[in-house]
Amino acid sequence: MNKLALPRGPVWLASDVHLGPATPATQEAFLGFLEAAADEAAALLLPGDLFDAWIGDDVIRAAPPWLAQALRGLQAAAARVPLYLGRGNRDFLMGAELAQAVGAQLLPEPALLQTAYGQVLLSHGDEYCTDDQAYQQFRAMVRNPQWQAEFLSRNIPERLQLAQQARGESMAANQSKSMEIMDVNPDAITQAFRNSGVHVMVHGHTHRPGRHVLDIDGRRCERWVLPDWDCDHAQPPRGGWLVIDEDGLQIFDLEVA
Ligand code: LP5
Ligand code: MN
Repeated sequence: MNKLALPRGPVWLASDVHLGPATPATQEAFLGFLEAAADEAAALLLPGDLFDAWIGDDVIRAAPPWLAQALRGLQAAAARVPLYLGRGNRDFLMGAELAQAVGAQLLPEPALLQTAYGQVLLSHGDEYCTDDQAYQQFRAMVRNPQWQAEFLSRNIPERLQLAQQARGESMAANQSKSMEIMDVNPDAITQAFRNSGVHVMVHGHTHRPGRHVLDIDGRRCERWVLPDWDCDHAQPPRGGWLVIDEDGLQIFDLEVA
């Protein structure tokens, strides 16, 4: 398991921000969050779906204005607090070029965080949605290095179009899936607790923030789920983050003016 030693002090985590050209209010809220994290956190971890769709790191070489602004915000934060980026199901193509450009490090999958509260297992969370067979097939396809090389060999407009098509098909498919199918599978979670030996796990992806207390082989375990962000189309606007310090874990809701 990939251990990640973190600096002493509060660890801040946020996922599923889904930044993109069509969500300026979410981006503004996230940029404010980055400043607050730089002021107060000892480390900032973003475990996946920071972007609505990431089609390859080469987009940063001629970044559109919304992306250039997001990158400046990440870079400014990373200059003040160690920043870690993890891949999600929409930005699994994030790589070394992006990380280096903003001064971040890529998170291992999963990561075993060494925090003031003990070891915490961190991942995006989509790998635990094993009942969603259509998604797991899609995941296996796009995580294949050969598929990725072929996709990245296409030009940017073509990749953007494919990403848009995939988002459309995903949204349509999700309408006919049950809430249970799109949530994590209890056996996959049990297995993750057993394999890692930890008592605490954090993930995002399901957009169902909360804390679940479980009994795993007589051990009291906690699964914490990060919230998603939407300050453009959701009413009321939503978003939030999680803090780990020596007292434990706590979810904070975004306060939108
Ligand atoms: O993302 P979200 O929360 O809406 O839904 C996810 C699962 N969907 C996905 C697909 C992504 O949203 C697509 C965007 C990726 C952009 C990256 C750029 C690379 C381009 C890739 C081009 C192929 O992850 C969804 C889960 C849900 O979480 C809950 O867990 O259910 O899974 C699906 O929707 C999978 C579908 O059931 C089947 C696959 C649809 C996509 C088909 C792609 C075909 C595109 C055309 C290629 C020629
Ligand atoms: Mn996700």
